[in-house]
Amino acid sequence: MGNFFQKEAETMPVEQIKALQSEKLVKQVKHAYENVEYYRNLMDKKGVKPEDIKGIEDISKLPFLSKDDLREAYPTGLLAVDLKDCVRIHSTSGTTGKRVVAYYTQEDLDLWSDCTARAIVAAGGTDEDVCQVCYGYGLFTGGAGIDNGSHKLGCLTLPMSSGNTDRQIQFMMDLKATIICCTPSYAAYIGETLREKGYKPEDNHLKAGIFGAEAWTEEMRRDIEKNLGIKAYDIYGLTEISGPGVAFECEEQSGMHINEDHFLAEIINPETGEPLPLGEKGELVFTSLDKKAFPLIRYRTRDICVLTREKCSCGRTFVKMCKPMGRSDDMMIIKGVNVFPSQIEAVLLNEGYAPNYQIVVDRVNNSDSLDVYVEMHPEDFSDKVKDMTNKEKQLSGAIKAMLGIKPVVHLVAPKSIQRSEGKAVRVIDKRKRLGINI
Ligand code: DLL
Repeated sequence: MGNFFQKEAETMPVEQIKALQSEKLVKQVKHAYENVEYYRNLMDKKGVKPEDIKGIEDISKLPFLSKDDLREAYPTGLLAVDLKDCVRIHSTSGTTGKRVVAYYTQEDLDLWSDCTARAIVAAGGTDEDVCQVCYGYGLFTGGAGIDNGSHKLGCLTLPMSSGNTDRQIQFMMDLKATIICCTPSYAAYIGETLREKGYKPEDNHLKAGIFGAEAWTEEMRRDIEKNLGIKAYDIYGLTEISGPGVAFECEEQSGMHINEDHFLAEIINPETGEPLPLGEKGELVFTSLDKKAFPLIRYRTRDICVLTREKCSCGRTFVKMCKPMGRSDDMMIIKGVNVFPSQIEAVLLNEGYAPNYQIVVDRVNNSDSLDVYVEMHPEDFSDKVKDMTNKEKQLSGAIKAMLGIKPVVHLVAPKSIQRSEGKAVRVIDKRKRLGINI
């Protein structure tokens, strides 16, 4: 049994969770219907009224919301309270189309801080910890979200934001940081820089890391744990639904507990929209049950996931989500085969390479091509062409065994692939410039 930030909520019997969710859903649907014209129109179009929703069993009567709806309603079309009652916005990092802007009342921020505080406690944090937050601060939810939770718990909070890795390391060492929070790709980079500066894993004071905001594999977790000498915990969230802390890992490190008293999760078939039972793979859909300013109902995340409700040794009763298996829009179709970058990452790390790689997809002579650029460890780098060619062939074979299609592997010199301080860009799909529908 672990520690809890809000034990009563986190260990609530499942029947009680469902009753609470039902009660909140009825209120939230009414709140959205009465205050958000855009959502009222969607419900009217589907022929459903707030009175038709008596509990969570009625959820599938409600329309979905998608990222396109959020863009269409930009900037205030989904706001459910007066703008003067909002105290904060955050926004997605989307590079195409209009950004999505999410609004928060003070109460929304307070509940969100509870969620991230729960995550820090589940990772072993207490008010005696020094929590180094190196997620970006600003419009991105990572920095502010974890910072609020760290404050609420009473940790000494180091609001570092991302980047300036030398300064991160100096503060980490001098102020004896015990918990580090950043994207997993940045954690890998910090680990690499520490090693280059001559530090061993036992030289730092860190005990845990809370990493999320991008997909990462179990292989990557082991790598980071070894290099930093810590336990690495996953944390999930998205701007539209608040930010980090929608779900978090506990000491079991086997999937993330969804904060079910605040968020209702569903898995649906991404093609038909049909709800799927626990244990089946599909698209994750969230309803925010408490948010006043931006009450999204049945928001389609595009994250592909499985939910399970097995007894967890930590004592939490909240349903668990597996690591998202990539976003449905991350999935590449190459020569007709579905490929997720995480599958390639798993092979690279299993074969002993560092997580510094880039995937380039293109169309050459009317056929898809897949090139994987992988950095070598300095000690494995060889100037003998034959050695390198053999290694490339071997790695290409290992990736083919995983995917069923053969990539061209390019082993490149140490440090030649750009490091990430936030969300890593792993894939360059050049087919997009050809206007190919991929
Ligand atoms: O990434 C919020 C966040 C900040 C989560 C810090 C965790 C830590 P967005 O920028 O809106 O919000 O991106 C949300 O990132 O739909 C997933 O596709 C992906 N994502 C977030 N956490 C994870 C994770 C933040 N632990 C999108 N594993 C989501 C895999 C994740 N993917």
